Formats: sequence, C-alpha cells, structure tokens
Amino acid sequence: MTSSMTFETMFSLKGRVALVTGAAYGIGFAIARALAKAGAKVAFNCRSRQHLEMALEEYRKEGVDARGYIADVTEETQVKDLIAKIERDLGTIDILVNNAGIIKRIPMTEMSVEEYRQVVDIDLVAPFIVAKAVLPGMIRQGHGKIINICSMMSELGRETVSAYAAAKGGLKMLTRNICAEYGGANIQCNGIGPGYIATPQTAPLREIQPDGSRHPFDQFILAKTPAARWGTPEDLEGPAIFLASDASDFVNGHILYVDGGILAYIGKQP
Ligand code: NAP
Ligand code: GCO
Repeated sequence: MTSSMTFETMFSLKGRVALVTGAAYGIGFAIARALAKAGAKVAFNCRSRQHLEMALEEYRKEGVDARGYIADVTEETQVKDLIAKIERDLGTIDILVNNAGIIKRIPMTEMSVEEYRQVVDIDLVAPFIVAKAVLPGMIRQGHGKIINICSMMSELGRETVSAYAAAKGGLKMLTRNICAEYGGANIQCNGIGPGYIATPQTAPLREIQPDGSRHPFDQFILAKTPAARWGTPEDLEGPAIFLASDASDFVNGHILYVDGGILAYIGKQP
C-alpha cells in the first residue's frame, strides 16, 4: 500500500473507466458487474445486437449502468471506433479486461487452418489489438491496468484444444511483454487464469448424459479440482477487483490462477 492509499481506497475503483470485452454474459459479465460495484464506470462490447440488448437488461437488473457497444475485437477499425466512443461517453480507459474469447474442440487432424486461425484471432490477436488501442490513453494519464483472461490452457495441453491452448499460452507471454514494455509508465498488465468455470462456453462439458449421469468430463474435472466443484463467474470477481485496483500497483506480469487448486493437484485417485 503506497502512502497515498488508505485501506478504504486501495480496492476502490471510484472514478475509473473500465472496458471489459465480450461481457454480454459469462465471465466477462461477472467481472464488469464487480468492477461497477467497486465504483468503476463500465463499458462492454460483443458482436451480437441480441446479446447486447439482453446484457443491458441484465446489468440494469443488477443496478449497473453499463454502456454496451457492438464491436468485433478482431477488427482493428471497429476496436479503434469502440475506444473513441468510450472515451467520448465515459472518459479515458483506466482498466482494460481482455475477456472476449472462443474455443473450438476439434482434433488437430480434423481442424481446418481457418478454424485454427479464428480461435487465435479472437483469443490472442484481439487482446493485442485492444491493448494497443488503449495504451496511448493510459500512458498519457500516467496509469493503467490491463487484465488478460488466460486459462488452465496457458499452462496445460488437452486433447482437441490445440488452437485455444496455443492462443492462451501466447496470451500469458503477451501479458508479460506488456508488463516489460509499459511497467515504466505505471501500467500494470496481469492475467487471470480461471479454472473450469460454469458458463455457456463449458456447457457442453457438463451436459447430463441420456442415462442421467454426469458428463464424463464433468466427473473428470471434479476429480482434478481440490475444491471438488466447478468455478462460477462470481469466483473471479474479487481477483478482478484486486488486479484492477491500486492494491495491485506493484503486481505486474503475473498470471493469477483462480482454479480451485487444479494446477496444484495430481487428481483424486480413482
Ligand atoms: P462465453 O460464455 O462463450 O462468452 C464469450 C463472450 O465473448 C460473449 O460475450 C461473446 O459475445 C464474446 N465474444 C466472442 N467473440 C467475440 C469477438 N470476436 N468480439 C467481441 N466479443 C466476442 O465465454 P466465457 O466462458 O465467459 O469465457 C470468457 C473468457 O474466459 C474467454 O476468454 C475464455 O477463453 C476464458 N476462460 C473461460 C473459462 C471457462 O471455464 N468458462 C476458463 C478459463 C478461461 P458475442 O458472441 O455476442 O460476441
Ligand atoms: C476445455 C475448457 C477449458 C476452459 C478453460 C480452462 O474445453 O478444456 O473449455 O479450456 O474453458 O480454458 O481454464
């Protein structure tokens, strides 16, 4: 805690402007809601008008005055326009959460190059595009927080997720490189590595089987997780507030794994 901070202010985001990409639902929605509850003015984007309208209603129900924008994070022109609109509507962005992401679960021998490129474009190239667009404003104002949403697959491989693991491994190193390049401008760039979280992205891995049993992968994750449960988007709220706040001003280039202990555990003996 630096001399200008008090315990009451070190986790406060009052007066800060936050952009959470892909925050129409899932992890991004929970993080954007948390940053707003901590005092930030929040903006989010997604590609679908339907998702945007649904999300705005959900934010309103939660008492969050979020600003929503349609923008595809892989399109640099759309991202530049997005940042300009947020700066017009809310002010210079203090906090960026690169959350938007997809996964394709296809064996490499069956995955097309186009499918591989689509995943890498969204999960690795887009965080570069968005960070590049917000860094000038952070440098001008002398502070900034960038949080990249990484993954267990930033550390581990798994069958059928080659593109995703390559992208999330690269995102870990992009996080460290932004730290290296802009730490001197008082910009902290860290990652959050969620474990297995119950969202639409992982719904296929949790489907109840025809015989009423749990999905085999669901059972596998429960055996691999010391907490013996799937994470929820809400489990990521505190870590996100910490990395977005003054409390983490000397934390840089770090990937904070929020995984219930998966990475520390060999797995329950069958
Ligand atoms: P999700 O439920 O599938 O939500 C993804 C969000 O990203 C949606 O709002 C989607 O909205 C948006 N999006 C996708 N492509 C986009 C694009 N090109 N431009 C703008 N928005 C885009 O995913 P999630 O489970 O919440 O995951 C969020 C992040 O956490 C991802 O980076 C994921 O890799 C990571 N993660 C997830 C887990 C997990 O277990 N769920 C664990 C570790 C890491 P539109 O489709 O409307 O654009
Ligand atoms: C998968 C899952 C994971 C999670 C997450 C784990 O198919 O293995 O979707 O990739 O989404 O990334 O941290």
